[in-house]
Amino acid sequence: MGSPKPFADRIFVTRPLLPPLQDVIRRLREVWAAQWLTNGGAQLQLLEERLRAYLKTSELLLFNNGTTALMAGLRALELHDEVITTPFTFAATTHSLAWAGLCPVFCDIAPDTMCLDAQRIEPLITRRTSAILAVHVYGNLCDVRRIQAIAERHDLKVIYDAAHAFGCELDGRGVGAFGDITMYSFHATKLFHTAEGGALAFRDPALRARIALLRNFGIENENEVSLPGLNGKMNELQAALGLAVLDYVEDERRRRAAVFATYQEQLGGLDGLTTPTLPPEQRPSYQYFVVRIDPERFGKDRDEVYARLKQFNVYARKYFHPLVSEYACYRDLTTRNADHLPVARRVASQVLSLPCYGALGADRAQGIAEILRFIHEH
Ligand code: T4K
Repeated sequence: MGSPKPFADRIFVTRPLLPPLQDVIRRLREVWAAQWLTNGGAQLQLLEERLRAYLKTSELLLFNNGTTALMAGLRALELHDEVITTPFTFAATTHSLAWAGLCPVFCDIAPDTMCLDAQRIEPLITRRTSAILAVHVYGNLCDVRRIQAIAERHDLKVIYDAAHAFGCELDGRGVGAFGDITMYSFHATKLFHTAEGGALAFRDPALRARIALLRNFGIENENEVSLPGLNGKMNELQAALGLAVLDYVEDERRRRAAVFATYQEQLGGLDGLTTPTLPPEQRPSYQYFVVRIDPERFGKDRDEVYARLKQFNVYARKYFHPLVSEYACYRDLTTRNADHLPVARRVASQVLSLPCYGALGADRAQGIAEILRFIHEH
């Protein structure tokens, strides 16, 4: 086979879901008419209501991004000292712990889901442990039942970072049904987005008032401020965009499912390259299509494949390399030691997120798969 042609334009790992501009303008007209731009407006309230239904959660509060949401969630649970977490994630997960004055304790990940390995949590629990912060990485769900059992045995809180898990369900239940608090990110690169945005989902209505205070400077009323809260409020322009985007999420899911199917079909049998598995009891998010490259069997390592793809104008990403435990700012933590995280280290050296978004289309996904097969052979 001759060399495939490079794409004429750069193909990025993702592109945001952009609803028809008229839909956004219609919403913005409402914002203009109300002369209300932020601080709990009508667009925000409507989006919260719609998302509660979509995500099947009884409680949900919107934030201006996923990171502030997570910071507020950690404060709301009044945690102390150590939190067991994964090193295989985006910087924001661990940084939120640091901002809350908590010490991350890194635990290795499971080789199949690439989420926190529930079997390795218990040996890390000490008298100083107050919670588990796990990530549904790429929308692969953590072993939520085993994590819940551990938390109950040791009286720990559980927080899930579901930045990649919009609309994911396990046996028909929204992921927000597990753990004490679940954080969603609505960044432009996510399946559902508000340009920048995020949310906390939770079940205990008693948490609602505290989280709402933490989101709004701790202001109780004009005369009272009870907590050192953040400014975590989502504004009306973000919420208006979100309402327009939400109308197209199902369509986007269908288009991404077609991209997934094309990749699976074209890359499935390639020696040394592992494609994602979608367990039948889970509703997927189609957030990222991540392959793993075994350098021995594939004949090239991940970094070479990443660089060769760029020559074809395909901008894949190494989510998540390096591990957070390798960041300079965490070098003093004892659990950053690489010997203690062998699976995470191996996985971080093998993963590659291929372009995956609705507008990519099955044809271009097929073209990318052909390039990968060519790289494999040459
Ligand atoms: N927890 C986890 C597990 C997360 O993955 C994230 C965020 C968070 C917490 C924090 O949530 P937020 O506070 O962000 O709500 C991106 C995103 O900025 C970040 O939200 C996301 N995870 C992370 C995995 O990816 P970068 O540095 O890779 O983004 P960037 O700008 O390189 O964008 C990637 C590609 O997307 C670009 O090459 C082109 C395309 N793109 C991007 C934007 C922003 C567009 O086509 N249009 C756009 O508007 O971090």
